[in-house]
Amino acid sequence: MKTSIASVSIALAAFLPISAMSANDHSGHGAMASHASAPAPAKMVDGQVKKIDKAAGKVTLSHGPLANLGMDMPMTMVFRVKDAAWLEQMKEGDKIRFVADNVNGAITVVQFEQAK
Ligand SMILES: [Cu+2]
Repeated sequence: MKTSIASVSIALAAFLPISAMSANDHSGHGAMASHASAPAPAKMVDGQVKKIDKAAGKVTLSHGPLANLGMDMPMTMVFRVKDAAWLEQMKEGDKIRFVADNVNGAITVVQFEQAK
């Protein structure tokens, strides 16, 4: 009796983390936003600066997948930046780490740091 209860607990303990992970994978950004007032912190992703347009306040980055924006594939695209001063800190060819989000319909770099 004791043995069988213990083995059931172990089986549950092994199963639960997997089920929690797959639930996260399948929940969309919109569903999350309806639950929480503050968005979950996004993960920094790697990018490389391709082109800087200070006049327009935009930067072209090649980047890895951005799960929070539904981009599963690496690509090169233009981003707005939350703080125009960041464009002064970037150079073409720089490797950076950043977080992008959709701000009023514009894909915007909302966090940025130089990659080490
Ligand atoms: Cu993209």
